[in-house]
Amino acid sequence: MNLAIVGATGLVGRTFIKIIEERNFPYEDLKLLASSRSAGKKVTVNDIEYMIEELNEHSFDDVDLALFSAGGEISKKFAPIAREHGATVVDNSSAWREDPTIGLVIPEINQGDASMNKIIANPNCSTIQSVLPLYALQKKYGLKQITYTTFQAVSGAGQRGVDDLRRTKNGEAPQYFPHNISKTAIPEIDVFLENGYTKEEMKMVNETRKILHQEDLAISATCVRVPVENSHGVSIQVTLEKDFTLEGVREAFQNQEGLVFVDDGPHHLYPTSELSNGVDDVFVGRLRKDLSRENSLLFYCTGDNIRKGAALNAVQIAEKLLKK
Ligand code: 11C
Repeated sequence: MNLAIVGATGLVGRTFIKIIEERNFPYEDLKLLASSRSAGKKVTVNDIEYMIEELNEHSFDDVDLALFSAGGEISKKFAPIAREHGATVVDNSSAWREDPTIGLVIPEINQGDASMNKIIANPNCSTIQSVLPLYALQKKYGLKQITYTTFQAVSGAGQRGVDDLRRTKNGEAPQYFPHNISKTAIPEIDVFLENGYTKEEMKMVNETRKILHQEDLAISATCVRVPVENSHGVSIQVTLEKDFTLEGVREAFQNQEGLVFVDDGPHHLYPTSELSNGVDDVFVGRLRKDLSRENSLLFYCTGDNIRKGAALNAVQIAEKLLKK
């Protein structure tokens, strides 16, 4: 199995490499692809040194599996080329997520959708960590309505986001975010749309519905960038179809693959970005009834947006495809 990583020098690309090493992901040949800026650089993977190659139309001639994380424009152009050459593509960008012929996959939830097309879309990071606990509730109680409020780390914006936090902490002016991220949370992620929501907020709405196969689910979202280097937090209010007990919800979370339930307020134990940073699981806690609505509950989750929110989820999709 010949593997290619497209965008190998970016934050997610470098994490692809780390995860492939950690999990002994099987491959015979490895190709590391990036833009002309990075071509020629050397990177060591599993003790072998590779030269970064410039991505072009012939890059996929002998590739079986390609993991893409080089932005939507590159994916739109090169994922179909890879597919034409016989490769399966797992794409981390938003380019294909809304295409009804393409599966949008979280392996613990809907791996079956990966067989729809040889291009498979990896969801947005804040969606992945939110939908995992919601899936546990959907199976047991059914879902009626969701409100998301996110607290998203700067690494979600890639290396330029991480650099801007460091820069502004050192007293320099911001170069990427529209405000000084070291001094304020910023309620703007991705571009503003005509309906007043940002694209990131609408990604959470549309992707949740697609992954959970529930097109009628009522959802709204507010997405906020916070001065945290890595690991997003999401506060979730959800109305369920059936009656629930907090004990029953706790059990549903504890039984869900990919989740760790941490909820001991008096001992200051609950999900934090520090807890989930560098970890594969999503943490969930601060569970309580919503006092303002029938059949509604509140909880908070954190997850490493570069691992489960991006590179790990893509590698897990690929692992399951290989097993099959
Ligand atoms: C952020 N969630 O934190 C975004 C990054 O659609 O894959 C991921 C964008 C995407 O800025």
